Amino acid sequence: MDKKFNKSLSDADGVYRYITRRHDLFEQNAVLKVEEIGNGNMNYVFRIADTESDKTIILKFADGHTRISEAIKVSTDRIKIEAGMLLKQNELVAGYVPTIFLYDEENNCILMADCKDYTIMRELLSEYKIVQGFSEQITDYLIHSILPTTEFLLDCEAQDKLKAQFENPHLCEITETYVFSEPFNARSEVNAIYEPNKEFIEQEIFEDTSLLKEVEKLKKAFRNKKQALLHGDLHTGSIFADNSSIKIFDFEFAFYGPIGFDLGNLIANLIFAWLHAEADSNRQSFIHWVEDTIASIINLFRIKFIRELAHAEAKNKVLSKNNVNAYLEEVISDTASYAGIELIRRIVGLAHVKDITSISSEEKRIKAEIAAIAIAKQLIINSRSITTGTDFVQAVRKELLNRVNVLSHI
Ligand code: SR1
Ligand code: MG
Repeated sequence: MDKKFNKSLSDADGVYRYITRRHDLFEQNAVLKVEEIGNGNMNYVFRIADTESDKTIILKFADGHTRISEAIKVSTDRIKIEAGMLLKQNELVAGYVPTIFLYDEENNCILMADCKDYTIMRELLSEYKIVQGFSEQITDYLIHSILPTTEFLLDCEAQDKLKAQFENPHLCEITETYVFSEPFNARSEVNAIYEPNKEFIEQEIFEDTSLLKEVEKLKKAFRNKKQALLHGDLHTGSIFADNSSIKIFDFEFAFYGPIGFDLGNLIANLIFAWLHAEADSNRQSFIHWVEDTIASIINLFRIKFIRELAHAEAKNKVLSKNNVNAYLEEVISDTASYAGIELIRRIVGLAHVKDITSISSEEKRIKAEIAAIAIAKQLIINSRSITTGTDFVQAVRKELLNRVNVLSHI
């Protein structure tokens, strides 16, 4: 096949032509069917199926602009980052990520394994389906992908090399803009505020100068606190699950940053699943599962971090327990802050979550959004006193209770 395929891979027709010119992935005479299955903001994702066998593979294509808007230009370097990350993750946490078959640098695409027996976790949660053992598995994934890239287990030279490989300025800029800047900018032209909550958002976000100062600090730390190699966009839409196992995908935002950024995104998106369930009646057992899951993720992360470090100590420098504890306290408090940022940006900013937008009753959506913002502010302002899993759950419960009283007057 010629190196550069001069047809865009942004539609099924282009992908069909591309794949039928390659002879290394399917039988030569295979009858193939291509369908677009992705609905993300950034890239195009297609399933290619051999109609006569069960074989399917996924093609992911990164265009020079986002999928949701041609006006938002973005470097195609992101697909290189994603390919590099898939390889790295297959080294560190194989089984938790899809296998990559091919990275085609010329055509800005990746071909990888299809997780067709799995469902996107956000979809499962929105139907109140739980994922057995989720906190155990996700903390396993986090510890084994994050810890080996930290200063605890890598010497400076190796860390610098990895940092250089995963320098991801364009996508970090997207995060800075759509996560840390626009949602806190009263004059933004890209935010998508739910009209009935406009006044509340103006007062609680745009006019709260101490919140805005804190957000500025968090944005700086996002850029400068290079603790570990992270996923960079770890929400429940970046996790596949069946009822008992998970796979993490969508690594284009990977970067070296504060560990609490990944953990915080995850916790915030579990809080969205909780708020979605609050808007429905009789969902108490699901809500209990979410509460337990949030608390366990924080607690298990801390326990496993310490345990894995102790295992590694035999081979590495002896670490002071005080240092590790202080480091972890900071990670947990960053987690609270970044969870708050994610909660706000998904309500105020451009990219919303289905957990909230699918609430059809106007009154319930108003309440869910107000609760999300109130919880977020608690998490950001009181981040230093949030140190355990239970503290996260209490922060949510407290705001839900306050809001029930306040909102009963709406
Ligand atoms: C331009 S939209 C930006 C968001 O989409 C991705 O899914 C990331 O969450 C990013 O923040
Ligand atoms: Mg994504």
